Amino acid sequence: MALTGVTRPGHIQLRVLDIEAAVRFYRDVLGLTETGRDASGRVYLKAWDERDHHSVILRQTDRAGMDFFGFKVLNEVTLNQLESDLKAYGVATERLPAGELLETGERVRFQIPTGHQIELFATKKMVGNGLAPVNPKAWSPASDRGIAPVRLDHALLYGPDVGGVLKLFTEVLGFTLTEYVTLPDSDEKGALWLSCSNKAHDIAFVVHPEPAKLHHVSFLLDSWDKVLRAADIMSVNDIRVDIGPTRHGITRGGTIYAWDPSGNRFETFMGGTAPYPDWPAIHWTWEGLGEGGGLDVAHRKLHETFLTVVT
Ligand code: M3P
Ligand code: FE
Repeated sequence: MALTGVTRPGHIQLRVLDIEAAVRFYRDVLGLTETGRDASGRVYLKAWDERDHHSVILRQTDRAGMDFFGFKVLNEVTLNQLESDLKAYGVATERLPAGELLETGERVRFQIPTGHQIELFATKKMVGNGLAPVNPKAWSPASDRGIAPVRLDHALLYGPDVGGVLKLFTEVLGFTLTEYVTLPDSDEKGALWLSCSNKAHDIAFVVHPEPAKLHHVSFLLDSWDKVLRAADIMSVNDIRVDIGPTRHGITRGGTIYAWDPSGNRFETFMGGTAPYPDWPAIHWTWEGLGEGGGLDVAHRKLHETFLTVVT
């Protein structure tokens, strides 16, 4: 399938406990570029090679986690079509006006069966990546500040009814299931990796009793070298690391999980498979997730924090 419909993750709004501490982390340590602040005090940032105005929005409040995750769709016709498809499927949708997020057009927001707020939008100001449109150089100074990910890549979300999410994302939003984990002694899917592109995943879910939880937001790096450099930068800046550097068996990405100053987990990763929509989904058993190296190829165990620490 050519990239039509839902094309990519566009933004995540994160709740942080101290906005200036969060900005110091996301801008100076992770190395995103600050692109704006709005009247309500939210801070907007982008990864260096993204073209759109922002991909991360920080909002200060007293509880960490994710407010919403937004996907960019091809154009306004697609946005209207997906809105009516969602309604026909029985999902209540809400329109947020253009400008409610800086430099962003109208958004269609809805709640999914895991309790998360997901939104679709077609328009956001393109500010470019700082390189010339003709004969660009290979990198810019913004590509070398802090960990300096290329882009926001995906999020892993926790909540109940991942079966309902699977149906909604595959039957209405056009996603493909790329990999999944079945629960112990069961055929029931307890974790899903879903793609709207030929990335290993654009969003993923793990079943969890509490709704609307964030497991991690993930940023792409170019190379394993840069993942190891990210580990050094985390250490120098006293960032708490959860898992890695190692490789996930699921998606095969080289990874580090760590926590931002508010306790939101983030991932810096590289590589991973590039599945096509006609590839059968890869099945992992519960044992495969742990001892089979699904989560951690090198250590072959189900780290306790993987199932218990979310925001
Ligand atoms: C990912 C991710 C796991 C594999 C994960 C792969 C959790 O890129 O979403 O973290 O087993
Ligand atoms: Fe991830």
